[in-house]
Formats: sequence, C-alpha cells, structure tokens
Amino acid sequence: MVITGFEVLLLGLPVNEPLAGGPSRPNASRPTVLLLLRTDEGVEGIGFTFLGAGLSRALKVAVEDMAEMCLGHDPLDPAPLFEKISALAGGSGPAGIFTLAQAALDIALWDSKGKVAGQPLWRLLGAKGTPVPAYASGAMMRDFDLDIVLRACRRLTDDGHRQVKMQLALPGAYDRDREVDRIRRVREALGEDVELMCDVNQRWTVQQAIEMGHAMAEFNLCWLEDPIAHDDLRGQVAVNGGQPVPVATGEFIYRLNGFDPLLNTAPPDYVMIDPFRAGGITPWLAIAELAQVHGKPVVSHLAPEVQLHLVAAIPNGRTVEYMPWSIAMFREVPWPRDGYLHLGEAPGLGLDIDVTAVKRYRL
Ligand code: SMN
Ligand code: MG
Repeated sequence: MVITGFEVLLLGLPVNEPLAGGPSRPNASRPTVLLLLRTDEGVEGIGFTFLGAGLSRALKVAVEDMAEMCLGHDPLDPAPLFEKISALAGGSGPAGIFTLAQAALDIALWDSKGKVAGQPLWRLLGAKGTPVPAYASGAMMRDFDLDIVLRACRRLTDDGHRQVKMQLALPGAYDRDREVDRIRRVREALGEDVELMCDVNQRWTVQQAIEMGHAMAEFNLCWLEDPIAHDDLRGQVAVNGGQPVPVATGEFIYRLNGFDPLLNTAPPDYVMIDPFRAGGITPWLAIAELAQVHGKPVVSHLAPEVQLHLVAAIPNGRTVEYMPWSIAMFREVPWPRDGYLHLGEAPGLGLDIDVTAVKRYRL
C-alpha cells in the first residue's frame, strides 16, 4: 500500500463552550489544520494540528509540504518517512511549526494503521478497553465572571463530571485574596467529592506560586498546572519543593528530548503531554514511557478524541483533558459520561469527518 494523495484544510472552528453552555464568541474562530492522507487502497488517515493561531496558514503549508514528501511511501512503515522528512526539512526544526506539522502526519499514519488492521487505536496500543477518566476543561476560564464559573460548576456536576479544571491568575494585577476567593467559591460550589485542577498558564512568579500554593492547600487540589514559566527549571524546583500542592507541567514542551531536562531536574507530580508539541502519537508514547521510568503519572492536553486512546493504553495514564476544541470537525466524538470516556470499536481513531461542518468552517 502506498500514499497516493492528500488534502490539507485550514478550518476556523467555533469558539464556544459546549460542556457547561458557557459564553461563546460568534465572531471568533480557532484555526485548525486538518490532514486527510489517502492511499491506493482507499484508506484515508485523519490527522490534525494547531497552536500558534497567528501562523496557521504557514502551518497548513508545512503540513502540505510534508504530506507531499510522503507520496509513494508505505503508510505502515513510518520510520523511513520521518527520516526523509528530517533530511529534507529538519533544519527548520526541531521545535515549532516543523514539529506541529509532523504531529498531523503522525496522527494520520496511526489512524491509517488502525483502519488497515480493522482495530481501534486503543487496542492496537495494548489497552484493554476499560473506560478512561476525563476532566472537564474550558468551562471555568479566568476571564469568565464568577457567576458564570459557579454556574458551570453546577452544570458540570449535574452532568456527572467527577474532575474539572479551573483557571487562576485572574486578569489584572496579582491579588492573592482575589485568587483565593475564586477557588474557595468554586470548591464550595463543587463540593468535596469532585477532583479539582487549576491552570495558571505560566502567569505567576516563583514567589507568587509559592504563596498561592500555601494559600490553596485547604482546597484539596488534584494539581496546580504551569504555575510559572515552563522553561524556568530552577524556579520549578523551588515551587515543587516550596509549597504543598502537587504540580502538573509539560504542555509547552516540544518533542521527547524536551522532557529529559524537566524530568531530570524538576520532575513534576504529573507529566502533561500535548500531542501537537510532542510531534504526534509516536513521540507522545515515548514521552509517556519516559515519565513511567521516572515514576510519574501522565495527563493529557487537548484533542481528547485522540488522547483517550493513548491515556487508555499506558500504565501511568491518569486522565484525559476533555477540552472540546476540535470536536466540530467530526460527526461524533466520545463524550464524557459520569466522569469517564468510553472506548469505541470503530477502527483507527474512530472519527468520521463531518463534511458539512468542514465546508462551513473552511477558511
Ligand atoms: C490550554 C492551552 C492551550 C490551548 C488550550 C488550553 C490550557 C489547558 O493550558 O491546559 O487546557
Ligand atoms: Mg494548561
């Protein structure tokens, strides 16, 4: 079997909040690059990638150029393909658009592999089919008014979610009491039984993170995410050891090699892996294995319709971020029920393109 063609589409997906019916922005869109990789035997692999919204047209062209390099190659034998891509274009990497584009290709190749085998990806990767825990993400953002966040808490718990993520580092100047007040109100609205995560997206200083960690200890957080700059490893050592709340980090790190310094120098309590910055499913699995060697659980970032297969398949998989940013491209997606995602039987990723939606969102 050989790769005979491809289509790369730049989509502007809706900016909405379907988990708790939160605010949407009808005039905004989230650029996403969708890759359809075709073979002479009629198998079509689906891949996608995004991040760095303002350079999405460049990302689309990078995916096209890489897909072009795949023509005539066997999709079931990806190693020589990636060697060729590295030889032809690796000098524009290793991180950034080069890796984000590789991710789309790698995901499409895994989807093709599952489709050829007639097996869902999770089974191909050795998972048993047990439902995977998922956490609701995107419904409690820092720029939402408190009443919207509290309404989201009620909606999410009413809908059966068992794990939810909020954001702190509220807009405006740092104000410890304002931050503590929001998390207190959220914890009260959720009750004690729901697991709560909190994402700071690198917005605190080391001193603020240590102060906030102490102040947040009473709210029984599952993890505090990216409290400080992701590349300030010395700062992370100080934060990890200087306050009592478990820390998650990793979504900003590119490729397997990027995780070595983190895990050797400032190992977080949870290793978060982004499938696009990782460079796709193949490096994602290698990063998860590295985390396992370091005795660390893995949590996912974005693309739940891809990541549930991966978190299900690794021994240290803890939970899938249910961030519904890419769902609009597909006819049906796994949806969390009572805090879990159930694994389907459809081959590969188990995703069908929603052709009408793709036409509507095409940029
Ligand atoms: C996040 C980062 C980038 C895009 C969407 C969401 C956030 C998260 O850091 O962890 O959900
Ligand atoms: Mg995050």
